[in-house]
Order: sequence, then structure tokens, then C-alpha cells
Amino acid sequence: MKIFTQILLALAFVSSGASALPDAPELCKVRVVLPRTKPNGKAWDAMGGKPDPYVVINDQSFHAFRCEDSFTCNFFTTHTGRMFIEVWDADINQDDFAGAAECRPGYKCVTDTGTTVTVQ
Ligand SMILES: [Ca+2]
Repeated sequence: MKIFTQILLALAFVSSGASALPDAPELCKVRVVLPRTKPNGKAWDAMGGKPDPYVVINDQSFHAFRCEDSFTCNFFTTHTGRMFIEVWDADINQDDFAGAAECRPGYKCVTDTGTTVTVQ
């Protein structure tokens, strides 16, 4: 499933670069890098597990495109310009908040919890 999602994202990204398509939306790449632990110093998941990151951009959730057991994850969005980006670690019960930042294309932004958000 993860590979299938990545292929879909890759296709979406490739098609965004094809200027021959008249109405192809321009996509921004949003890359997140989470710190090694939660703000309280504990591991993101049980038994020292890595987080399962996803973002919420301007109230649009990318939960369906989350990465599994990874400190980094890339997302592709049709949002442009300034974006308010929340970062979350998907869990079975309650998702862990991993910071929020206002960011825009061409910038690397750091949340108050040490998560970096890079928009390209
Ligand atoms: Ca967790």
C-alpha cells in the first residue's frame, strides 16, 4: 500500500511538470523531519517505535498519505503561497502533535517542537 501511494504521488508529481497539460495544477512539495523523540522526551510510538508522520495544510488533512515508521515524509499539495502546516504522528488511539508552522515555497521552517517543514 505504501509503495502504491508513492507511485501515485510520483505520477502526480511527474504530471505536474508536464506543461503540455493545460490544467495540470502546480504542486508544492512539503517535506517534514521530526525530532528523535516527542517533546516530553519519550519515543513517538510504543517500544521505541518511530513516528508515522502526516500533515494538515490549511485544514486539509494528508492522513491518507502518511509515512509509516519514519522520521521524514514528503507530501505534494496544490496549496501555494503561505500555508499553515500542522504535523502529526498517526497513532491507533490518539495522534501525537508534532508541531505547527506557517511556511511558504522556498523556505525551511522550524516548529516550536523542533520539527522542520521544508516547502519547495
Ligand atoms: Ca505515536
